[in-house]
Amino acid sequence: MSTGSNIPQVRKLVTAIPGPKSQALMQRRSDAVSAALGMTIPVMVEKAGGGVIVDIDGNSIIDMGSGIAVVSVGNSADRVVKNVINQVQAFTHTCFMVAPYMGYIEVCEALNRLTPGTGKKKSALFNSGAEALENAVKIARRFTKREAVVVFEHGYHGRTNLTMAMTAKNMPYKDGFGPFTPEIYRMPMAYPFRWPGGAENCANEALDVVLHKIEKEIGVNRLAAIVIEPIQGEGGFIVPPKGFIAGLSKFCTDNGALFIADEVQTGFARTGVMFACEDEGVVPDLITTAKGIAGGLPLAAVTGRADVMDSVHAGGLGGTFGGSPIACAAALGAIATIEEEKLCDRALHLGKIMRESLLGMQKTYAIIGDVRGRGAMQAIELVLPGGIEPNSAALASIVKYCQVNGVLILSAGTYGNVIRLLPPLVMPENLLLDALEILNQGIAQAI
Ligand code: PLZ
Repeated sequence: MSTGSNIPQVRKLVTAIPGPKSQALMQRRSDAVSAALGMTIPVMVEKAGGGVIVDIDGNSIIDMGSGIAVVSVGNSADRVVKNVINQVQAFTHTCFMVAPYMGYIEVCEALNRLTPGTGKKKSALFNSGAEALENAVKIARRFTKREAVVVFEHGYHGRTNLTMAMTAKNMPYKDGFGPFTPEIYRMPMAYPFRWPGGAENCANEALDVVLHKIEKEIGVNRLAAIVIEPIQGEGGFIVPPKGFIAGLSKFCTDNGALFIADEVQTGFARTGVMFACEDEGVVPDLITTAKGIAGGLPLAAVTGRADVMDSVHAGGLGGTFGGSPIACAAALGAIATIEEEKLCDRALHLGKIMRESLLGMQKTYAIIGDVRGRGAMQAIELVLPGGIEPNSAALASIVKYCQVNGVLILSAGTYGNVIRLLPPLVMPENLLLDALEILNQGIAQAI
């Protein structure tokens, strides 16, 4: 497996984390940047590639987050870099709505080909995941001439006004930012680990509860769309039981509503298939993508049924920068990398290594309540031993231990007690094993 990077693929610490140069620059960060922006690790990045991030003190840190599931093909992947350089030299911007160019069309063709379903599909491109979600809802409302949108507990869809309304968690995403847009209805999520009737009954009960609530509390004839992440990302890698997603999709089809899969985090090979809903045998009416689509450049898309995508009046969708030629060039490089390097298979392989390791740790440590995920999207949920009470104190201690030992891992979850692993799919195996060993030590010292 080529990492596409000439940076040595090792964990190497030459200073404490953060090192002196990083520490000195953090003052400039806080003087210049709004205090509202978070920060997972206080080091200043100099370069990154394959499975490592190198900071300005020369520390080489294993990247177990991929910039939140973005650099699946690695940082500075060859095909991405070459395409971007060529594109910048040719032209940087015309605005696709003003004067079109082929990169945009080719990305749409690739999305129409790669997303589930054999029917005629079309796409439109945007800048961010939130913008893709906004547009998916606009399209669904225009097509169905209905307004109600169903979303789920623990769901995350963005930080704009409409997507804040769709996102479940108040702090930090919504607190004080209201009022929010109306006609968004939140349903219970099929969350096996915390299902009130027990994990074994989640599959049977969750779908009934949700469909009943939609019928009684919203009215089926008012339902424009159900929007759901096939595996919830920020919510803590919650994997609904088989049949839940398919049941929602069927309900939409039977009732003239649209089923929208938010694959912003799960898409582009992350879960071992190109799109996670393939594993459910579900063909969404619309699918939103971003993150892993363009190797780190900002790009997002809505793809779906041609009749739905074409139902919007001419000029009804767009934006100055949406589908920038540079981001499209990067996406074509990233998609070629995913296909030619068989990164779906690679995601399954890395996923198997992570899962076996995490299940082993669960046997040893009573604070690991649940191990879950699919492909190279794996998580552990931390609890107080013997129950399901969230253990966010352990999480903080583990994340910190990993950082000071040169491993960057991300947290997630409504209760702030989930550790999620999202390595670049090109990460060498020995680096992944090294990161898992540090995680293991981090858990051991936290109990
Ligand atoms: N839908 C499923 O995961 C982004 C958010 C990071 P944007 N998740 C990372 C943060 O704290 O802001 C996300 C997602 C799903 C939509 C989005 C939104 O994508 O590109 O961040 O707008």
